[in-house]
Amino acid sequence: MDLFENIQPNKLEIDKEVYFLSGYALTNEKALMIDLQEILSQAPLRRMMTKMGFYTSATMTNCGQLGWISDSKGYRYDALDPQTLKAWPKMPVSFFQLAQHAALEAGFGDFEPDACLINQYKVGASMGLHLDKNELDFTQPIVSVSLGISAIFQLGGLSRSDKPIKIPLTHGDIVVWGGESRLKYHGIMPLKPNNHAVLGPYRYNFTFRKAG
Ligand code: MD3
Ligand code: FE
Repeated sequence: MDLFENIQPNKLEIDKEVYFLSGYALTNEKALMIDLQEILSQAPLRRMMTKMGFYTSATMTNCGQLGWISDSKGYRYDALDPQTLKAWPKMPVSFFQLAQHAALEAGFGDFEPDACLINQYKVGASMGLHLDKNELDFTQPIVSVSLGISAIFQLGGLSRSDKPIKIPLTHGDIVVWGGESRLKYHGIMPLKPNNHAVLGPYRYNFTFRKAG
């Protein structure tokens, strides 16, 4: 009988170079939530239109040097918020350091994120299976931070037809996606009704990238 068999390791490799850091963002929870409110006041959440003419189910904004945007011309990164015509809010030190520490924990020692996409999901919102391939350097990992109500994340394979695995993501969880997993299909299932004591009936996801 192994005395430690019921203790959850705080770092789990759930797929090739996909590292799950359970509750890792809770160490700096207060600062993250205060800095989030400040970003949202400067660069409001909005739906983005896709090239196909559909609006995203999640609302989005960005902080950092570059922001991910989508409109009728397609997806890209831009230094300016098309809605305010101002630069995106600076990436808060609390965000940057958390992303760097999480990447280091997963073995990526030189992660310098220049973009942080903030997605807000209300109950019922979802994100269909897709690839993230607008970044210039695929050797850089992606770090994602989940806050608020839980969601089921779907991780597929390199081809759209690969059957996805389901991973529950809850308040404070961080996932680092590196190597070939960086280019796998992924998505978020429709959120179930729930409420977070501080953030309300919403899930926030911060996706840190080296985009430029
Ligand atoms: C796995 N967002 O914004 S974050 C996205 O929870 C996006 O809001 C989801 O997918 C969300 O593009 C998932 C985690 C994530 C981000 C990028 C990935 C997982 C990834 C790229 C490759 C594989
Ligand atoms: Fe994605």
